[in-house]
Amino acid sequence: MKVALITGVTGQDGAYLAEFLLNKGYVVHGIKRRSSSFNTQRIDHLYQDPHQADARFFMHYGDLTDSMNLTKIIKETNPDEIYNLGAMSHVKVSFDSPEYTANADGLGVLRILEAVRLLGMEKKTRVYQASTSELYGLVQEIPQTEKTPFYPRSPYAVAKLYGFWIVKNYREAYDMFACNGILFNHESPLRGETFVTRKITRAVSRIGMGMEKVLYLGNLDAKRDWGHAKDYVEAMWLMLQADKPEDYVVATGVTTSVRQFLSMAFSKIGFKLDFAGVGVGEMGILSSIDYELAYGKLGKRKEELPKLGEILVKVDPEYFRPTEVELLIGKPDKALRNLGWKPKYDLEMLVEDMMHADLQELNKDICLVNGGFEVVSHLEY
Ligand code: NDP
Ligand code: GDR
Repeated sequence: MKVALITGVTGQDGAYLAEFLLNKGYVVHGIKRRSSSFNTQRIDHLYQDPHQADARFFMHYGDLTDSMNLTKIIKETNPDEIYNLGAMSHVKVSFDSPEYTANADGLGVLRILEAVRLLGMEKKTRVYQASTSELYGLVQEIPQTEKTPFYPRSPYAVAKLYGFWIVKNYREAYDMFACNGILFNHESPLRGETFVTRKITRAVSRIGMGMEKVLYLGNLDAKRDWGHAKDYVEAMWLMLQADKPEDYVVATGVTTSVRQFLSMAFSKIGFKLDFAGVGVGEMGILSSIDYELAYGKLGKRKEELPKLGEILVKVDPEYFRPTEVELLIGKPDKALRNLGWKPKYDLEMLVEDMMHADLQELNKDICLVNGGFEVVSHLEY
């Protein structure tokens, strides 16, 4: 049985990858951070009692800022494959915590590679690094490929740039099997609630159910190449099964603005928005409702829904970034050709999946509210 070690196993990608590898028959070790409250919601369904003889999923406490801890875990678990997914992954937050971001997202990669090397495992252990389309930053060329120059635009992207190059350097210097997946944005029902897609699908569900009035967002003009995380974890695995270690762009090749994503999410509950104003003054106004669809999705009649003309979306400059990445669109031809990667989801299916999951989640909240419990929602960043 192959053994995999995943950093960031409690995150969106970590959860999907752990499940994917367990289904492939792997023994999977995950590194989780100590937290004062439970932080394993995304992987609780995969939990196996480690006392069972046939257990294949194990958790270890650790942190990418602690090289001794990483070295110990790598030595003990002796993995065939390491997937380094752990990171302070929020671009806006990286402006608030730049030093920590550099440490975890930049030096963390070095710590993994150096541990593998010092333990003499560089011929056995293959390493996947979670590189990102944020490396492209300020547009140099579209669509972006493995050859497009980088121009990072945030402390997060600069830290990831170090990670990218140290992987390449260790590959060349020590002949290690180490790959960068340059993954464009990928989303899912497990996406963190402060990333824009999930923030939107959660808020649209809540507005439809009458539990929230207005959604505040930042730059609606930003364009992203959004795919589904389930498809993207498969690409990570394929990279480590290849004959040669190489870097790959993973993307859909389609770009969409935040404003368009917003309209798509509202359309899933039958709402149509018109946009008025520009920049900080821009608003999304409810212009029509397909009442039949709204009833089917929300179980609400006309009189229970927001009224036409109501402002449902406002721009709040709090969510603007000091430097923005305006346009990302990837060309995944190399991954399609060399890895045989074939994504199953398009954007329409992604939005449908996220909206469906958030409406279901909300129904749980509504049961709690009906039972007399208070439900608090946090919508930040
Ligand atoms: P998430 O934010 O959902 O998950 C990040 C994971 O990293 C969590 O498990 C988190 O733990 C863990 N983590 C954070 N800091 C540390 C640390 N210091 N030491 C160890 N673990 C840490 O991110 P995603 O799953 O979306 O992304 C996975 C990786 O891919 C990240 O590296 C991200 O930067 C990169 N990436 C993501 C893309 C996307 O669109 N999703 C696109 C391109 C790259 P905890 O749960 O305790 O917070
Ligand atoms: P991104 O994702 O920065 O691309 O990084 P995010 O969803 O945070 O932002 C996408 C775009 O939407 C704009 N935006 C908002 N963003 C957030 N979070 N909240 C808002 O209210 C809002 N309004 C507008 C942003 O300005 C931006 O242009 C993600 C992360 O997963 C990274 O770890 C990963 O490397 C990249 O994707 C690829």
